[in-house]
Amino acid sequence: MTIKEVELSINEDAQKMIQKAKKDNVETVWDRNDIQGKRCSFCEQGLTCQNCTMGPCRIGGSRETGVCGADADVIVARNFGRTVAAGSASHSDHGRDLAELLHTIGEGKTDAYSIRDEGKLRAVAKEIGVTEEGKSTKEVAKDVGSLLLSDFGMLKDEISFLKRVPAKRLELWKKLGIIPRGIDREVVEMMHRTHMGVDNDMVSLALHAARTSLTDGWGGSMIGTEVSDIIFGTPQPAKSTINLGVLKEDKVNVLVHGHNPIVSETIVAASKDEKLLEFAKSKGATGINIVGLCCTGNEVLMRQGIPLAGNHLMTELTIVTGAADLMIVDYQCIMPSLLTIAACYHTKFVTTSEKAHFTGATHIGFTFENAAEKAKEAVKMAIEAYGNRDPAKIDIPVEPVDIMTGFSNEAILGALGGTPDPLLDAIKAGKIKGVVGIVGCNNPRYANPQDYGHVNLAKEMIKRDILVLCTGCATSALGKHNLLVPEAAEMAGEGLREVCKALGIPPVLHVGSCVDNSRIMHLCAVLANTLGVDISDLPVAAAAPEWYSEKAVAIGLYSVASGIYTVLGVVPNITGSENFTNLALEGLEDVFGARFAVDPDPFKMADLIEERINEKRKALGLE
Ligand code: SF4
Ligand code: MSK
Repeated sequence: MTIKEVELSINEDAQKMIQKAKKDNVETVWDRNDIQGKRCSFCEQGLTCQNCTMGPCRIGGSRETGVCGADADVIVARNFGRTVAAGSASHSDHGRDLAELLHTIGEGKTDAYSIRDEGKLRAVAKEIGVTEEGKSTKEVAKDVGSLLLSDFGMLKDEISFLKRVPAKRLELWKKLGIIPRGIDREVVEMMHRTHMGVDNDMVSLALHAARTSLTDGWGGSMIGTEVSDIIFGTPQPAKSTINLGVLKEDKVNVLVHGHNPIVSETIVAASKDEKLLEFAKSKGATGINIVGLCCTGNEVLMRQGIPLAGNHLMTELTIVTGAADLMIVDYQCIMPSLLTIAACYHTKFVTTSEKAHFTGATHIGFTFENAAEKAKEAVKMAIEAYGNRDPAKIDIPVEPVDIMTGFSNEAILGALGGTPDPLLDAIKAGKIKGVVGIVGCNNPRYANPQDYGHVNLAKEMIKRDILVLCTGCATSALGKHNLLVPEAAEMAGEGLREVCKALGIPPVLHVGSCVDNSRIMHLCAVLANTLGVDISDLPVAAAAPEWYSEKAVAIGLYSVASGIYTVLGVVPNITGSENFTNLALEGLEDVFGARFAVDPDPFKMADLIEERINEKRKALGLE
């Protein structure tokens, strides 16, 4: 291994595949990051504006304002607001697809999907005010789907899941005038406010950005999570495996990539089809192996125990193994480069969503009605591609690592006997000092090698008796380093170790995909409601050590606006405005009782989080 590969990733599978990519003459995300070189410092600071053709404008030196007169504060706040709008829109449109599917199931218009968790359907119906008594499953599905779809529009004053928010937090949002209304409305209003000559006040823009993000965390994402559970089953603890070793040389390997379970669940079902299994055997394969990537990987891992091949920066390297027969994608975080890399091997690249076409890809248009049949078509294509493999190009570099998954809130509370009290007792007794969510992506521009932030932060947290909940791409990092198994309790401090051993759970709990950060919000609300306090009073924190995406900005902001101290490992593009930066790092504390902190060093992040948790414990009288 050369120093270069070790500098890029802490993972053996990534290091070996980066080497192989070089040998195979394949350009990776890290190569393109180098080619991009030093970035525009105006853009990095958020000081460029392209919102109209009097510009583009940039602020710096003698240029104190853009042509319209907007200064650094307004330009940075507008750019930030648009980033939040894009992030919230992405999660929320994902949630909308699930609400529409639920409604379609209710209308009896699809045979490809059904309701796997009727109990949760009826529980959610009751919670959001849909009458379910005396109604059939389909009738309830239709009514819940219909109500949740109205959350996107203008039929009500506020979104349905606000019923979960602790009273003090809701009161605060009311006082600030940021109760999230229709999901689409807030996103559209953010775009309107940031048009030239509309909202020209940094604080007003920041508050609306918060409102927009809240429609994601307590709206679009929460709908995504809850409806996915209703349709595909609420996750329960299960075992699985992780890293590039989950690809199998003797099986047809189908990679599911993207975010939404709507397509990936049907691929999992198609892989069990007897005729397709026979067909795979006739081609010399011993079976059909579905493996996940990124968030859709997290979705099918949580509910079906499907192995996870890797996170964002592993997606290209999965193809470089030469053993990926077909990659099927829905949307979000799918690098266009994957198509180019697939062409260097025998890998088929299939798109499925009307919203996400890739030039040159094979498009199989999935609908709610045709999904089962289209999934079989895609798996058949993978089997055919298996026969085109070049044995000389195959290298599956490592053996898979065991993990435990499936910690939905229902599973966590179930393990605790149905109430949050045992968790609160452990927190009160100081066995668990607090809880931190470690979430988010990878980024080739992160100051440290891939996964260094996730892994070291998690290790530090559990050592300090702080329970970790993980989602999204952090999961792959933590799993590879043996943190998602009960045996990892040995790496934890004495108190956390004792609790984990008593319950047989890992000290790092996998709670799902990026939209499932809403599970963490919900759990915080349950804990706060049980204690009769606000979320900002809890000894909890969040961290996104290696984030890259607009969605991560929305997540970070709804986390802070919900009262959770949030530490980032990558600096957002806001530093061109001292006022806006100070607002994010300090001022928000007075507004939301929480703020952002930024540090790329996971050990310093750990110190910040521990300090915060200790402050909150002290304030609750839990020293
Ligand atoms: Fe320049 Fe103002 Fe137009 Fe932005 S909105 S491009 S700052 S003139
Ligand atoms: S997939 S948003 S790289 S976590 Fe959710 Fe991973 Fe970040 Fe995409």
